[in-house]
Amino acid sequence: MCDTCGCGSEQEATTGKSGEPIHHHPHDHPHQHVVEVNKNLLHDNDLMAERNRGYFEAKNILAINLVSSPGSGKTTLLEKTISALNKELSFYVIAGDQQTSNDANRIQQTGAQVMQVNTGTGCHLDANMVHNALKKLNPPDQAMVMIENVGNLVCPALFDLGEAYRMVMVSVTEGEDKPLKYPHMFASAHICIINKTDLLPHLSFDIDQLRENIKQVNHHLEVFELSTQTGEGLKPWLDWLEYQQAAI
Ligand SMILES: Nc1nc2c(ncn2[C@@H]2O[C@H](COP(=O)(O)OP(=O)(O)OP(=O)(O)O)[C@@H](O)[C@H]2O)c(=O)[nH]1
Ligand SMILES: [Mg+2]
Repeated sequence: MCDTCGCGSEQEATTGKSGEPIHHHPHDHPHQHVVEVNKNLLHDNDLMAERNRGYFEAKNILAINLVSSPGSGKTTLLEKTISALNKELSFYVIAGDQQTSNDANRIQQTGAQVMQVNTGTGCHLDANMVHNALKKLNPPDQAMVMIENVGNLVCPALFDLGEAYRMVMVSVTEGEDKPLKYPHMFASAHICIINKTDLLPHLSFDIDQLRENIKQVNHHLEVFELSTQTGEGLKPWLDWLEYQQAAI
């Protein structure tokens, strides 16, 4: 849990009259103080995000922030994308997770340079974490920097990392209503990948309804339908990436 949503495990504990501990949930208090702290946090993040953005622009680096619920297929997409394009493009990956280096280990197999960032109790990457990872990764001019955010459809929406594009992924096992329930993530993204389309024959899932809900929240979102597992529909996404890199 993070400081921003204020619902972390570090609840304020004080002692009551009879000596028993009382746990104050932050939301029991007037909200003003929390809101103030959050404003400052986000302001600091935005400043650092602008530094990252300037760094990317100066080096003609295309940076993409990949966000989704846990398990939608972000790492699988990266594995397939890098394997398909690593002759044309040079990939540098920052992988965010609360714990483990599992994703970094998987991505390393593709030959890409990768840095795992563990956020501990934090539920998103922030611009400072990306800034520190970039110092270590040191991507060259023209590189592709792919940032896999912590699997979470809520908090990462609030934190600009300095990326050029935010890609939100939703898989067909998650339900058509996700854009409506988590609108901030979809509203703040530029592209959307609907993943795991290979599973559609086994599900009662209305992909047109999902597209309709996406459009309702953000009609600018460019939408790709694909299966990272079978590779079906992957080509338009790969073409989009190459086009964006060439445009820089
Ligand atoms: N059927 C099917 N399974 C997929 C597809 N893409 C990914 N998966 C599976 O979904 C599971 C989660 O995939 P990951 O790529 O680890 O998902 P992630 O979004 O990186 O997960 P976190 O990093 O934990 O948030 C794995 O078992 C994948 O093999 C797909 O297109 N079709
Ligand atoms: Mg992953």
